[in-house]
Amino acid sequence: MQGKVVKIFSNLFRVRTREGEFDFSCRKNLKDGGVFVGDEVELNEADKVIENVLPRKNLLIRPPLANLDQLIIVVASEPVPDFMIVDKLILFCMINNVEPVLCLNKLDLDDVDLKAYSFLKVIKVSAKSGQNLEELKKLFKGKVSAFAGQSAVGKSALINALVPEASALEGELSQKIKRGKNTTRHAQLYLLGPKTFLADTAGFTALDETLLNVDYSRLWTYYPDFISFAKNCKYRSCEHIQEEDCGVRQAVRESKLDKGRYLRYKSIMANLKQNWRKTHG
Ligand SMILES: Nc1nc2c(ncn2[C@@H]2O[C@H](COP(=O)(O)OP(=O)(O)OP(=O)(O)O)[C@@H](O)[C@H]2O)c(=O)[nH]1
Ligand SMILES: [Mg+2]
Ligand SMILES: [Zn+2]
Repeated sequence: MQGKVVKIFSNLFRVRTREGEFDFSCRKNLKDGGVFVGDEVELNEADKVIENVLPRKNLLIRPPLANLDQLIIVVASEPVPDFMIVDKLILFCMINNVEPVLCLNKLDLDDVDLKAYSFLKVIKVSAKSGQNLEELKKLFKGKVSAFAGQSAVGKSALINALVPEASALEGELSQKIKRGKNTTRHAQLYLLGPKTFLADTAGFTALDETLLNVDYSRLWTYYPDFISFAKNCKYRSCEHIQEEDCGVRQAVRESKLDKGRYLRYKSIMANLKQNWRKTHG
């Protein structure tokens, strides 16, 4: 029998199988951080132990979570979007093989121009009026999803509107945050439907850490909107910063590529190079 780990207590693992949720321990060789929430596991039902962890699609550090399929990146007209956060979250997704979805909330208040992100799935909703929430729900089907984004964009409001038992979830979350334990806490998965889970996480706090580990010469490969223009670069090793005959820079000049996205790329690149110099002398 197989199942999915949905919650971890100190040495017990709650596993969702076809038949429900049950608690298991795990084989000694899997102890010490060998099993994570989100893991697909093979079970020995007679002994009530996890025998094996199946290969993972990805493994995030903070929150510790395996096999995340998509990240719903929430923005709103209020608070004014910080697109650097959006771009870093998209990068985080590309690095970890997670699909980013851009979700504008508070459509009842105002729209936001998201043309720069037309290379992504974009959905516009209102947690308050309920507009397009059914469409958002459809995106969850058969996947493990999580919400991310600036404070006050309405992530909790969306979770509450989408998940019937969310008020319980939120109560637990806010208590943990009050106690200041949100950084080390394990994530937890809530079942929304068949093979459909929502990860309750207190936030993606390892963002900068993840980005600093990127080889700067490969940064642009995590920009899906740059890739087709990079084919026109003169140099194969082009970093798209100041090289001549650069297809990416030309696309920005011709407004085929969003200038804000490009300027933020340059800024992230500068940080990566600065960090590289610091660590490599
Ligand atoms: N008008 C309007 N207000 C909304 C909507 N969704 C959320 N809000 C309001 O926006 C504020 C922030 O919402 P939250 O759900 O707490 O935001 P959050 O993203 O969870 O914020 P953090 O937990 O701090 O990260 C609250 O006052 C909500 O009532 C919406 O669709 N329309
Ligand atoms: Mg919240
Ligand atoms: Zn280039």
